[in-house]
Amino acid sequence: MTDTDPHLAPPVRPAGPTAQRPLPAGAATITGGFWGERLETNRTHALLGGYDRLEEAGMLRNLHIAAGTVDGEVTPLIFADSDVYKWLEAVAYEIGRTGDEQLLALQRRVTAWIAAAQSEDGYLNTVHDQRLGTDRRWSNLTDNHELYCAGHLIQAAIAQHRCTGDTGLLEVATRFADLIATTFGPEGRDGTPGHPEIEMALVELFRETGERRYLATAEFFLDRRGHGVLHAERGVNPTYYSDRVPVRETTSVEGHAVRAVYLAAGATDRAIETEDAGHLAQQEALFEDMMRTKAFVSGGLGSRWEGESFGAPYELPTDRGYAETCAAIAAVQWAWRLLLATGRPRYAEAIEHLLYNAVLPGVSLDGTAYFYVNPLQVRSGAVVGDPRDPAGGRQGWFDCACCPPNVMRTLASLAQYVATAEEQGLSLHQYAQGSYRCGDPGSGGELAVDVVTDYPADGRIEVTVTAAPSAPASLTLRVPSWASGYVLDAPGHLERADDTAGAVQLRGTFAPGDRIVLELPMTARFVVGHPRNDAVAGSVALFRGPLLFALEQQDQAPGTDIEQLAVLPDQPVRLAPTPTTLSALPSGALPALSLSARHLHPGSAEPYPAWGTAPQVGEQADVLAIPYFAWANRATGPMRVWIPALPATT
Ligand code: FUB
Ligand code: ZN
Repeated sequence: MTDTDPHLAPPVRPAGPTAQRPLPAGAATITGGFWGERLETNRTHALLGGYDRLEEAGMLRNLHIAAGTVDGEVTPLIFADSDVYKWLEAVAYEIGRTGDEQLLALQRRVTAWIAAAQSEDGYLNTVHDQRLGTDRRWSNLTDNHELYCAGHLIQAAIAQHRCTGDTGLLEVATRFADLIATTFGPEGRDGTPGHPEIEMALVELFRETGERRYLATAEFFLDRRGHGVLHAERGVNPTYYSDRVPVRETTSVEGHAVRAVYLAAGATDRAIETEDAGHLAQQEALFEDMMRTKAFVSGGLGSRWEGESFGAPYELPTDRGYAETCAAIAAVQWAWRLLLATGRPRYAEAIEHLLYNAVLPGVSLDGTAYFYVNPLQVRSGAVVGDPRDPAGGRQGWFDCACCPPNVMRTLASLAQYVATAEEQGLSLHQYAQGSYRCGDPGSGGELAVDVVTDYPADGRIEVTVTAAPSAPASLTLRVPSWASGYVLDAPGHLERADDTAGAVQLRGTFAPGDRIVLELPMTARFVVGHPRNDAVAGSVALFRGPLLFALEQQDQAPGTDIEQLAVLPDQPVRLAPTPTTLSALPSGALPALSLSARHLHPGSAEPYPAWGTAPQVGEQADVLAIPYFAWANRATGPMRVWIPALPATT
């Protein structure tokens, strides 16, 4: 195995034609900066702590019970195994990234336990078998998550093989996939999973092994959706399961958010492998509709606690919004597939937006505590009724712990999302300090760069060529849509082309030592709420670069109540010293912003005064905003993202 072997690109390696190709593991390395620190915290705290959390929660013991080496009762959660698989997937990426010996030992230990828990015929689900009995396998595809867990097993196995070279989990996963492929299909049992996930896993297993029946089984599950199969099985409402409309005809995501978006990622994988341009175009339109009408300003997805689900278009409440961390991760996975397929920078921008503002809020700066639900407002006096409720602060783990290991695998694999190879060169989609290379060094065709940057605190990105092919090549740098007025400085022997579609491309014969500097303007900016989104119409939210900002009550001067403030248009916003309580945390100096607001006082003592009784605009207050992802890392208290806006004449 060499680290330039294209077969080793995790987590997605299309076999079909795509505009962009993922870099092999080892060809993309984050070495420092903002993300470098996040990744290191993920390794030292989240991943190593994750093993302990899985053990405490009983997920590892389930494996021993299923293997018959320990007596006792398994945990009640039907998809408990998936937590172990997601963690193992993260561990594999991390071993590929750092060669961590401790994690390698844990990987081998847990993989052996999983192999011992697998049945003779390849079936594997510890909780299902132990609680319901082997004769009830596949009896309730709607709710019982057997295929969902299988999907996570397959993804972990592929990551393990591609990143560490170990084949232990892949042997287990292919045995199970073989059983699934012979059980389901036009000649076998009808059905589709209540919780999508297996679709993208089976397509990836096809890519990994070349076995077309895995692709065919994924297609079968995709094509049986939207035809009443789940309703026939359990009499359920199909909307929650994304089973109301056939996959190819879906125009707007609906129902349980994680299910809907994993499904879309799998459908996009299928469109790529079957070279189905119409289906791909439909998936692009679906993504666009989701981000325009069903995503919070953070990129978070899922409007309702009820059913952890999408709502109607523009139904995006700030305080009761759900925005499950897993749903944002699913959207990153979907956008990545769309980016590979089409090469459109729009998807790289969506990934950046989601990572900073919808995924990262899901884990504490020290990597030990999590949010499952990510609303844009927490009110004073909020009563906590559920461990998922952010008003209760971040939690070390959850009974349903889908989100924590999902964050772990996303961060551990983050370098893979930074750059891709294109026709004759390298494309930088994200700005993370590190080294990225494409092409074959053996034949003198390698183009390699080092990126140095303090992004997103600062907009300066320095790219230095460290190896160059003798033939002309290209280097493409994404330019975010908010970065008008950006400056690019590049050596004169490189031709600059195509700077209109969200990226700028340099072409020519590169030479080691060539230095390119991209300066992205990091001016703070306000965005306004859509009139149809009544929760935020008339309010503004603050961004600087890719980062969404939030007000936490604890950062404000005494007497300044973030729940009774408004801002004027064209408000100057300045960089401010990071609050000392925040800068003491692992992420160091995060940008903070200071802006001038006005106090709002009720115009009447009545709870609902007569129309025309406007609130009184009071004295000016300087308020401090911090990146939204960093909220709730100290005491958890009132927080808001959206701030009411006053008319210019006030
Ligand atoms: O059902 C498995 C996972 O648990 C879902 O993806 C999450 O939304 C949570 O319900
Ligand atoms: Zn989750």
